[in-house]
Amino acid sequence: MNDQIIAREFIELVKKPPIAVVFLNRPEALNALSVGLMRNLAETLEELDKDDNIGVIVLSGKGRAFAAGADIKEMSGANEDDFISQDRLGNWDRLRSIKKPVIAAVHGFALGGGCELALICDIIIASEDAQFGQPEILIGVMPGAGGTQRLARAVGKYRAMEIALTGRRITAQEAHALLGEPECC
Ligand code: DAK
Repeated sequence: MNDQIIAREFIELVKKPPIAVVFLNRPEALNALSVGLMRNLAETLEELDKDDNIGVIVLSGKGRAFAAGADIKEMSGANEDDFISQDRLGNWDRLRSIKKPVIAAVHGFALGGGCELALICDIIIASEDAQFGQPEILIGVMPGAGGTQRLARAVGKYRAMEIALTGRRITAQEAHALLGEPECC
């Protein structure tokens, strides 16, 4: 069967049963996670979760990043009411509820919400140029989509605190060393 390519506003979906590859597709903004992109992503993953021909979902980014985080430009114009009415955290809950395995294929930047998005996946495969980080503190906020908890679970409390409180980026090699080798290898 030929690959089926489906384009959404901010997502490109390639179906190659039993695999589906979902690309975040805002390369001009390093795939910053705008409300529109997050909605597109949640809808697409929910659809794939129900598709009997699909067994595994790979999540990747178009262009030179996996995702550079929440859309700072969009957020800077938003007030408390916008945050509630746009149900920003609701989209994250939808991603968290996907039952099929989701593999993050990370290259380039995975920062802020981008790092949290990788952490919400079941497996992370990182290319050598991948850079992870929670730089929210550099713009005066803390990670807001579960990153503090998931990162702490992945690398331990003290390293997670150091990453979140300094905002420094870590390379794929450092991330790999922090996580250790899988038990099977
Ligand atoms: N949002 C919007 N646009 C972004 C972006 C972002 N996060 N990151 C990059 N871009 C855009 C740039 O503005 C630029 O657009 P133009 O100026 O060309 O129109 C384009 O992508 C290319 O970026 P650069 O020209 O900056 O590319 P460089 O290679 O020089 O630098 C970079 C790449 C990733 C180091 C840099 O772009 C950067 O530092 N980006 C910001 C990374 C960041 O701070 N991420 C964390 C975002 S905050 C909450 C709590 C927290 C949060 C939300 C909710 N609650 C409690 C509810 C926040 C979460 C976050 O993720």
